[in-house]
Formats: sequence, C-alpha cells, structure tokens
Amino acid sequence: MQRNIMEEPSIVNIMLLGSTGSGKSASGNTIIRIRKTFKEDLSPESVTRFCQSAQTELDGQTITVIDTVGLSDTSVKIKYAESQIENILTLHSVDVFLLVIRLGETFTEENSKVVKWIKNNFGSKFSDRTIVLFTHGDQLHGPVERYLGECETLRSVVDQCSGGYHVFNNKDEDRSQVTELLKKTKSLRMKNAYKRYTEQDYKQTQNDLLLKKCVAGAAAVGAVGAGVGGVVAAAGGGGGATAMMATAFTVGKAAVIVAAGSPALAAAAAVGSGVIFLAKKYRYKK
Ligand SMILES: Nc1nc2c(ncn2[C@@H]2O[C@H](COP(=O)(O)OP(=O)(O)OP(=O)(O)O)[C@@H](O)[C@H]2O)c(=O)[nH]1
Ligand SMILES: [Mg+2]
Repeated sequence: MQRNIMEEPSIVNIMLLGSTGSGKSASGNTIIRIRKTFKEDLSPESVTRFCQSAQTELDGQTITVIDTVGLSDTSVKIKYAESQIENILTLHSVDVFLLVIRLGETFTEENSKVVKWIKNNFGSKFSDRTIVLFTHGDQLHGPVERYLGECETLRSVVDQCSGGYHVFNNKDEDRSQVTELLKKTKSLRMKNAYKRYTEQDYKQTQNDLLLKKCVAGAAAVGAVGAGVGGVVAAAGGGGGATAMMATAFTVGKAAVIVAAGSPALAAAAAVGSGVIFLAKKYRYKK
C-alpha cells in the first residue's frame, strides 16, 4: 500500500525579506555564523544589490540562507527588486520566509507599505510560511511584547504570520538565538507539511495581480465611456433617456451605448469590453 507521508527535505531554505536597512544581511550572517558572508552596512541606499544565497550545517541540518535586495517604496526600486526576487526563486524554493523588521525605530507608513507589497506579491501562501524576525534586539529597553503592545499595525503584521515572531541581536555572538529560530522554523515547516513556496506560486500570484489590474483598468475605461455617452446623447436631445440607461450599465455593454447614438462612445466602451475579453482569455490560458 502506498504511504502518503510528506518527506522532510534534508535542506532547509530560508529567505530574508524586508525594507532597506532592516538587518536582512546581518541576520543572514548571524545564522551562517560568518559575518562577511553577506555585505551589511548602515546606509540609506540598498547595500545588497543582488539576491544571494549561502549554505551552512547547523544542528545536523543543511541550511540555505537567501538574502534579498532591500525593498523601499519607490516604483523603480520595487521593479528592480521584483526582477531580482523572481530570478532567485528560479534557483531556490522556500521553506520559511523571515520578514525582517527593525526594532527601536518607528514603524513608518513606508515600512507598512513594504510589508503590504511583500504580502500582495507573494500571495496567500506567504503568510503560512512566515516568521517575523525583529532585529536590533539590543536596542530594546523592555520586553518585545510591550513594544508590540504599543503598535497595533506591527501587532497585526505578526498576527497574520503563522510562524509568529523572533528577536535577533545581530551584535551578539550568542548562538541560542539561532537555535531558537531554527526550532520555530522546524515547527512551521511541519505545519506546512514540508511543502515549499515555489517559483510557480510566485508566478501565479503575479498573474492574478495582472488580471486584477486588467479588470480594474477595463472597468475604469468602461465607466468613462458610459459617462461620455450620457453627455453626448443628452446634448443630441431625444436620446436622453437612452443615455441615462447607458450610464447605468457597466463595462462590456457596448451595444447599449451604441443605441445612445454615439460612435465615439461605442469605441470607448468597446475598448473597455475588449480589455475584459483579453483578461478572461488570459485566465483561461493559465
Ligand atoms: N546594533 C545592531 N545593529 C544591527 C543589527 N542588525 C543589523 N544591524 C546593523 O544595521 C545596519 C543595516 O544592516 P544590513 O544587514 O546591512 O541591512 P539590510 O536589510 O541587509 O540592508 P539592505 O541590504 O540595504 O536592504 C548594519 O550596519 C548592521 O550592522 C542588530 O541586531 N543590532
Ligand atoms: Mg542587505
């Protein structure tokens, strides 16, 4: 009889993600035990320019640490990071994500946007595999619970991640912080039946996001088309009632708008329905 038990992979892949300067590379170095593995520095610009990985043997396991480029809230940088992350995912699937957040500074609107970007772009399978890793533990003057208690946004970030949180002091050589993190990693992997996050999961989320954008774009074009139709038909007199109807209809109702007697409007609405059509086609192709 075939047994249906998930095998525990012998290599554990851990990916660090987070804002620029949050301490991703420093945390990677703490796990790997060699401070110069990943370049770490204090800088307003992203220090890590390319995603990199390194491996080590720890507590009888092979651990791959994947350090990523810093994310910040500008579209150019986000686009660059997006392509970097996509590339590294072709090389490594991920057992556990560490969402790196720096303690001891205000959790700004920008930090919040970066977390949102990560969650949106990695999709629903992200939170199931994520531990929030707080760095700069040495700068805390009390228990981390008190710190969390003071910031609802941060608490909600932690609550949404299945792996909870962990605190690192990257200036401390104490290995127990890494041992503890690996225990949390182990139980999270078990919870996910050792199923990794893959390149396909990322691509699927990207496709879904694209589809959403297409539909939103089509709705906007259609709404403009319907609005213009109302004005044109009303100005032409007589067609007012039809125009009212046209504006009440949603995207993809080009025929109704044609009845309002405006070829320009029909074209606008046709664009709207065309985009919808393309979006549908795209979905069926997947
Ligand atoms: N005191 C203290 N400093 C830390 C800690 N973690 C990181 N740092 C310092 O914070 C600075 C930024 O750390 P990095 O690891 O380079 O940050 P990063 O997230 O990799 O930054 P980018 O690659 O630019 O995205 C460095 O000077 C680190 O040495 C910590 O726990 N305590
Ligand atoms: Mg870095």
